[in-house]
Amino acid sequence: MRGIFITFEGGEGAGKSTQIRRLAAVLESYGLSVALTREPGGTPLAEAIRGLILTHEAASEDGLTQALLFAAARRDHVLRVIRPALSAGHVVLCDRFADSTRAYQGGKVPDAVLEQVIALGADGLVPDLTFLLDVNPELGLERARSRFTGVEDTFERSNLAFHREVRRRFHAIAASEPHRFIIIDASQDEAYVAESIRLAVRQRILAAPGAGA
Ligand code: Z5A
Repeated sequence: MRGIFITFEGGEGAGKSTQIRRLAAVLESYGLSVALTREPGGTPLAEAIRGLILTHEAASEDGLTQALLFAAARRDHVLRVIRPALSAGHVVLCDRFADSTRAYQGGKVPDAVLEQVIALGADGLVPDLTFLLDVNPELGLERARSRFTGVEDTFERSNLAFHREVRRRFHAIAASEPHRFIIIDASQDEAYVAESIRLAVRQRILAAPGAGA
């Protein structure tokens, strides 16, 4: 049986990393085999590209250059990690995927070009389910800064208007694919958000015919 591909999207500090770890623990307690991964990253090459994009002082401001780099990282990740894990029947939980390219690089690149770049990078792979952890950027940035490591990455340096635009884009993407997206109010406390996600996975994925759990 093919596995299940679930992605987590949202702005900075929305709680994606926190919630993805909690969901992995819940699914493992159901006896499922879980592969937890992230973007950009997930393979040595993709992690190296992550370093170039997020921490390199010469990181490009050009949207198409960024989209191509994220797509190159994603292609390696999909071919080496995600597709093999799905073929082995695992539940793959990924912290960000192609919708982040739409939200962050969209508007800087014509839509048709961006979709071509995304299709190549993702090798045509589309998540079965995507959680949009929605939080206003003020709160998200405050949370992210509360665990500040001393160095801001390329996107953390962006202004509030940019983060608001990213949030608007995520909502538009979710509205265009309502069957795939579940929007979660991520301003709620951590345990409440985790329970909303657990219930949604049970209803939308695990209860589906042939899901086997
Ligand atoms: N990017 C892109 O432009 N194009 C692309 O195609 C892709 C990515 C794939 C990756 O950065 C950057 O790359 C990202 C978009 C861009 N930049 N931005 N912005 P990253 O992976 O380093 O950063 P991130 O994805 O934004 O992760 P994050 O800042 O770590 O956020 P998070 O994972 O959503 O949050 P968290 O680490 O789980 O929680 C943050 C803090 O809040 C932490 O102290 C938690 O304990 C706390 N927290 C979590 N949940 C709660 C609740 N419910 N209440 C209170 N406090 C909470």
